[in-house]
Amino acid sequence: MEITNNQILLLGLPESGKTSFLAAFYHFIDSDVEDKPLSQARYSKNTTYLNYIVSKWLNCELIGRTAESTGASTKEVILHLVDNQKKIQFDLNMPDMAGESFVRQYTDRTWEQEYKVQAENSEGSILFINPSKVRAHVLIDEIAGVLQAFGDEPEDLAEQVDFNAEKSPSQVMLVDILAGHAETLFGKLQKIAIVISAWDEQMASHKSPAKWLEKNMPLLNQYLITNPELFQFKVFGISAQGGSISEAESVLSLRKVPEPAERIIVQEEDKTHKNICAPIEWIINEW
Ligand SMILES: Nc1nc2c(ncn2[C@@H]2O[C@H](COP(=O)(O)OP(=O)(O)OP(=O)(O)O)[C@@H](O)[C@H]2O)c(=O)[nH]1
Ligand SMILES: [Mg+2]
Repeated sequence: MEITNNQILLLGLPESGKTSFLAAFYHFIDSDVEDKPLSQARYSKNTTYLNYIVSKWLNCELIGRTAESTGASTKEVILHLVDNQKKIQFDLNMPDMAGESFVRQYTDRTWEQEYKVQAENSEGSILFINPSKVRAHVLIDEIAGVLQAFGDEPEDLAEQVDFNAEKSPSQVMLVDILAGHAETLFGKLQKIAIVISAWDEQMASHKSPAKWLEKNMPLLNQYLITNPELFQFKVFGISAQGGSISEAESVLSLRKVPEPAERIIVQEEDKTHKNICAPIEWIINEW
């Protein structure tokens, strides 16, 4: 058995679903689900933290924002895994970072040292987007319509507001963050698995996760498509929880699922399944 050490960056603005994914993934690899592609070879030294987030996930309780609940901007997560098909053992370094670190990269143009090192050494990233937490953008066409309505006096348009970087549309922040990564990697090709999280809330109204991205984050989608030398990407829709944990009825039905790993919903193109390892497998299949 070959043993290698690899890193994946969990990337995403605050409340984008990173920790929920990690909790569901950690439960999944240790569950009795048949045909799981990855299992745990031996316990991680970060088991205390992992057990904490998994216990919240199992009970359908809010895990809480990483920066607030842990008092740290990054929680180390190193997993010792086995690829059950290839029979390869490998370590996966996948720290749970608070969304604030990524916002700061955009607003203050600064990287925390640990984050920069992680970005430089990661073989790929999972970029999380939670549709209900996205700060919307305004299209040029829409502004043109408003300007036309006001004729030649756009100064009457609205009260002038100072620019506030934190209020930038989410997709503008994400494009800038990815561009920062491309720069720090000197243009080396990066694999980016885009995860549209809380997919349970979107799946009825969107044909596929890729269609969601195309419609709701056109700038990010076009940035990725037009830079194939920098990014290889694939879009997944994932519900780590399987439903809402803020509605009592939904919590009751989620708690009734005998094997909690069965709550998970993953959609790739038009296929749905339960294998939450999919984005990780997609990144590591060329290692
Ligand atoms: N409906 C639904 N909500 C979800 C799902 N996964 C996460 N959420 C909600 O999304 C919010 C953010 O989830 P987290 O996993 O804590 O997000 P995070 O990216 O770790 O956030 P930070 O630690 O603040 O950066 C929480 O309110 C979750 O309950 C899901 O599968 N379905
Ligand atoms: Mg978190």
